[in-house]
Amino acid sequence: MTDITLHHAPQTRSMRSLWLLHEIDHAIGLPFQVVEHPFGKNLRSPEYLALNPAGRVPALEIGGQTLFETGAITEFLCEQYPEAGLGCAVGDAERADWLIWVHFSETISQHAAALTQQHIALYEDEMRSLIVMKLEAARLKKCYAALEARLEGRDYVLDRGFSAADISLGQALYMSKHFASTDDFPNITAWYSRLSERAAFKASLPEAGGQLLYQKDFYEVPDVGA
Ligand SMILES: N[C@@H](CCC(=O)N[C@@H](CS)C(=O)NCC(=O)O)C(=O)O
Repeated sequence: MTDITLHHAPQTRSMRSLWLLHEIDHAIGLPFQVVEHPFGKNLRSPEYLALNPAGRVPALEIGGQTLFETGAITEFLCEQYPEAGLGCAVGDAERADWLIWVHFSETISQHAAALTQQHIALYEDEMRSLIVMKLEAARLKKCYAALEARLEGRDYVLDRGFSAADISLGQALYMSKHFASTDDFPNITAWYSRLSERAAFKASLPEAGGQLLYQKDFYEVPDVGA
């Protein structure tokens, strides 16, 4: 048993915290354990709600505290383990950019989550809204344009190189790419391919043979003539 436990469901936002923990572990050595939860009603059990009161993943137990919200977990872990070099201290010239891009990941993730609900959680066609599906995918492309511009002339979102901001955004893209292609965004395509080569990224992917949230690589908006 270690002092750090991540509550995780594969292919969800908790992958962001899992990837960060693996990066810190690879950089400085940080034992942690993962409790995997199926993505479903069990997240509403009283036991789980004691960890995350909205019944969401992730939750992180660390040093007697329980944290939820990936942005808070990212900031906390980077402050707790500065030697891993993934954060940006108060007063650093790139601090504002680091915060912006760490948290911009949630602007992307909210669209990816809405599209996951539309395409996957709502299993009957009549429950779905084609307008919402198209609008959310278009809004993702607007987010991609913002990231594409930031990556112009850069390998990573900060000038100094790879940081937790890339992890946060890269995980958002891992989800959003199921609904909005990045093919028209060459900077994002090259950056994402760099990220996906990282050992810590690979270690945060679902185990082979496990239950998958995304059964397909890409979900087209259904063509029902609307
Ligand atoms: N803003 C939160 C969002 C957490 C969140 O909504 N996680 C989703 C998975 S991507 C979840 O647990 N959903 C379960 C549900 O809605 O029942 C964060 O960044 O931690």
